[in-house]
Amino acid sequence: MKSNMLRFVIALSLFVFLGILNGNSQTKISTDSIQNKMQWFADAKLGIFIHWGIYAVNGISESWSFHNKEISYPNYMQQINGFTASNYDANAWAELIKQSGAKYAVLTTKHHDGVALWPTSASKLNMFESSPAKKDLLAPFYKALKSKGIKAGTYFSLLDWSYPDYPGFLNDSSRYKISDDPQRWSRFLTFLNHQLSEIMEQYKPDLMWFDGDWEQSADQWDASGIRKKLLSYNPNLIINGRLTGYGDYETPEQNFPVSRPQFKWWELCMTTNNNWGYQQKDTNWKTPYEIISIFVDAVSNGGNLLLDIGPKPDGTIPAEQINILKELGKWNKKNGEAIFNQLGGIAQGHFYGPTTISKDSTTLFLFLQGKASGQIMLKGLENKIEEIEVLGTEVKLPYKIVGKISWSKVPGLVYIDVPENVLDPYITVLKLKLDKPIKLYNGKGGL
Ligand code: H79
Repeated sequence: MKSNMLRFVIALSLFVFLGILNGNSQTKISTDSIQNKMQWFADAKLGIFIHWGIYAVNGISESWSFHNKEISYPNYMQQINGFTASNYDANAWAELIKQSGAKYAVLTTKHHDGVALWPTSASKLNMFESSPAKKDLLAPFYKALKSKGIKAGTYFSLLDWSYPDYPGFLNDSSRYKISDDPQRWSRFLTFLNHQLSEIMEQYKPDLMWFDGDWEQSADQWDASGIRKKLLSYNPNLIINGRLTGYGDYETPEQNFPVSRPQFKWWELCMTTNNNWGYQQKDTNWKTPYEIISIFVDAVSNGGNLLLDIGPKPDGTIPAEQINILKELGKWNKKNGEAIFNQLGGIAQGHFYGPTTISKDSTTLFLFLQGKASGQIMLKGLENKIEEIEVLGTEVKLPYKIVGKISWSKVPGLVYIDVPENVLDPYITVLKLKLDKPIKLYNGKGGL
């Protein structure tokens, strides 16, 4: 009797103990695992977005041109006959991406027009079956990326204006209402899930970049089901924010944040001219300086930049975009220490420009925009500076502390003399080694 009781007590306490352990470790595993799986993304800072589709044939806007009735649907679709991919060199693409310094790439596998770049068995509307390219365009690219250590991302439009069971079509018409025909909608969901399974099984992406979620609700998409299913193929898959609330990070498009976004992970996606896909008539190129300064701005605010290129229908990349990527690469090679694997910088007000900081917060990087030389000022730094180096050079710079009052806790101003002859052609970076983790005074002065 006694030993039975003892056994019961032991069993009960073991049960409670394991329960607690299990409960704790479960929550820990789930938060840890998202943190872990996001680490490469947080460190990556730069990705290259690629919009490649039949819209490059006429050089018109991707999918939106027929949706907004600038061209008829049949004429839009005709473009598929001009999509040759005859000069497509996946290795050269991956090499250019590598040279730019980017750590990941995201390719449009299917835009809102429903044309798939891979030979999907779910629809004839794919480049293998319906275009003169007659190739799987996805496989060689992912292979090339992976061989160079670049993470592979899949852009995938949830909405598909071409699929007969999808409700949306032109901007003023739709095929049916989901509430009137839920079975038809479930046929679309079967199709969508089939395509997603193909991608996960055959191409094994590291990142899924959804678009077009806004046309339906999370319930209608079964967004939680999609997320679960994708993660069952690859628990480390990163999903962007366009899955009606079921993604891992925020995805602002084209518009630049002014104050620092309060998201743990975010990525600005941006074009190099005014359009995502190739459009010969669009010559409004951003300059390398503009792109580098936008890149630095995003990173200093804790985000990434996903910079878009739009190859031609034969697979060649426009010369201007090659130039931008190469210039970006040169700059990264010299200054990348201040960008990759670092953290977004210090609060605004201490330095009139972007900054980043090392993970142990003992190194502060200052980015000098617009060829700034002369005396650069830093406010409220309580640390002692051990050394200031111009990144990518051997040059060390002197500095001066101005206005330090011996009895006050307010730090003096740091003035760093930056001579013109050390300036980078784009953005110069100063690396400040501090005596210990950074401490900043951000008060209002006074006594
Ligand atoms: O692939 C590129 C674009 O074609 C696609 N995303 C990038 C990466 C894109 N274009 N526009 N948008 C996404 C934004 C959509 C804007 C919208 Fe609306 C505003 C959707 C809902 C409100 C205006 C009103 C367009 C549809 C309804």
